[in-house]
Amino acid sequence: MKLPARVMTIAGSAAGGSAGIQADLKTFQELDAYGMSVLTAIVSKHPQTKKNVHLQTIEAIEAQFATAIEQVGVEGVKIGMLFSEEIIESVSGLVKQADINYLVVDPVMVGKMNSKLLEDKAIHALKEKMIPMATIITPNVPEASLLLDGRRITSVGELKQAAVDLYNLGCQNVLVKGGRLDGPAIDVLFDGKNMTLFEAPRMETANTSGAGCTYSAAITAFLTKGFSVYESVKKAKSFVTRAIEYGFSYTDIVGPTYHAAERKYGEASKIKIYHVNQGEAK
Ligand code: PXL
Repeated sequence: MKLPARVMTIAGSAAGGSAGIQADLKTFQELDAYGMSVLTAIVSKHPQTKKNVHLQTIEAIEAQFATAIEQVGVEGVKIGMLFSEEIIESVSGLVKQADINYLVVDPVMVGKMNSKLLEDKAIHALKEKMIPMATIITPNVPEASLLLDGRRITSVGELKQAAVDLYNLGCQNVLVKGGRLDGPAIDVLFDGKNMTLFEAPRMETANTSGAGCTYSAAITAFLTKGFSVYESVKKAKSFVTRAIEYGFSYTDIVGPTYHAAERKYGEASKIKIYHVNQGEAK
């Protein structure tokens, strides 16, 4: 039997199960990758104290990483919530000395319910320590904007320019996700040479908690299974589009995307792909 690809998420726990580690592990399972996790923090608001971010110690983070490496081995890593400069330094050191084939960095900063996932003063560490090691980074519009010193991104043209400029932070590929702009959900992939746009129709749903986590986890799974960056993004876009289409909620609070949607209902059929000519990408 061919063993499944081995993937790890280094991220926060979203206790409600929609985002973070929970979304990542559900996604890995749907895509037949063997999932492992290193918890950096627990995100859940205490009813009385209101404390929302409960950080793990560096010792606990190192212990989890070492255990997974020793017991199983890790081929692909997805990075989500890191929160502090200290954690970024620890995790970047761990990843650097391990022999990892694919590193997907989702530069999460603020959650859908406004949870703070990265301290402002840690942005520079993410840029300097984590992003240059990445196979691909997957910022949304607000994250891309903060990584580019607060630049406004309001159109597909500005999305394309952001992809080119983010590439200069030293990663191998950039996927800037335009889901927060008006109109269809257009994401721009840039590898330093070629630019590709992936377009899905806008879904009428509020239940998109964890969509970004799911997307980057799916990219990690596909890369580690041996697909190219382009194929991995294409397949992950279909997976997350289906998950958003069938998102749901048990309460009146924003609910999760549905990770089983593609398995149950098949691939998304309405994704358009545009290859941008070289001259136009710049
Ligand atoms: O969706 C971003 C995200 C990532 N990681 C954790 C989260 C959230 C959103 O709430 O809680 C742990």
